[in-house]
Amino acid sequence: MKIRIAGTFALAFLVTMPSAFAQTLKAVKDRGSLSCGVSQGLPGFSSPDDKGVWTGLDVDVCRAIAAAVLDDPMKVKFVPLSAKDRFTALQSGELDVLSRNTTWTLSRDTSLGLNFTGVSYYDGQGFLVRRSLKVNSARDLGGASICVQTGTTNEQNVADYFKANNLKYEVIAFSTADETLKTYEAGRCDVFTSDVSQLYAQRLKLAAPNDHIVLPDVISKEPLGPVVRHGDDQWFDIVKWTLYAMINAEELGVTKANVDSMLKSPAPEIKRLLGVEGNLGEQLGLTKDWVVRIIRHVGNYGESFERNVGSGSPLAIDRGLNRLWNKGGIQYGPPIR
Ligand SMILES: N[C@@H](CCC(=O)N[C@@H](CS)C(=O)NCC(=O)O)C(=O)O
Repeated sequence: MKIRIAGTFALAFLVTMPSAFAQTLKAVKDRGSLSCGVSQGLPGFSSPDDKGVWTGLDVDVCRAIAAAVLDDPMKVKFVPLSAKDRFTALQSGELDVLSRNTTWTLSRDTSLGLNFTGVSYYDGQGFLVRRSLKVNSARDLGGASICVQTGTTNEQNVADYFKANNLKYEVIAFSTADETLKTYEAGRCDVFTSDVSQLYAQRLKLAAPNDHIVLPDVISKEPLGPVVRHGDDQWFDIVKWTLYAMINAEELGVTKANVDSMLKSPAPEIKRLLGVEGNLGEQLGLTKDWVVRIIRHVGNYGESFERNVGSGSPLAIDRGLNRLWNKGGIQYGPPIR
């Protein structure tokens, strides 16, 4: 009798286990909004305007998830977080997704109990210096004082780089991006180090951006992407495939402007992507037209890139590594089929 009860319990547990953990999609639908962790204001990636409306490449990932799940890109609650606080906010359940210039590393992906869902921006770490310092390369930075933010990969990389090159340096670390930048601007450190994209973004906040240059050296790999908690595979898939849908839409030439006419396209890949054929959206727990919603409301990856950080933005960052794989870059969306 005892054995039977134990057996029944084990079976019930097995049957209920997937749905017990797969709660995020339901929670987002019940709440009617997505909770998305972002930066405290990084132009091009995530920053609020004077009316409190957030825009940016990282913001678009959240708007795309809200479009796919709720058919409304504005149903997102943005939670601004420092580098130091971002992971606890995700672990505690306050966020459904963290989309905040966060580097995918092994330890974050394992011991922090998180899953990186893909790469929305391939970056690397660099150095911002005053033009008047007359430095052309990172190798000339021996003896420099360096402003960096705590709780970042940048703090670790700078130590590796200076050690490997046998250069002396002094680190001045802060817990918010604003403090780091202000201290650099006040001249209390010679160098500001961070992901190169951020150096371009933060430079725009300086009183005289042209007095500062980003050195050509890139000392690390910083693959940045959206992050979810361990334990909800369905949600992990939804966030992952939302990003890949945007990348695949760019590859197939599906844009915000033409998505409705593309519904009539005879191309099998476009039919599958837009849910005209098959039920891929339903396999994710969404609707057949999930990608139509994403592209209609937000656009494809290339559109988001150009609008926020590329040629259509004040940052004017070259697409570089973030070009599609068939255009000389490494952005690659696995097949939607
Ligand atoms: N990609 C790096 C660095 C991310 C990072 O957060 N950098 C600082 C550097 S300034 C930052 O806070 N940026 C934007 C913000 O919080 O407003 C990581 O994941 O550790």
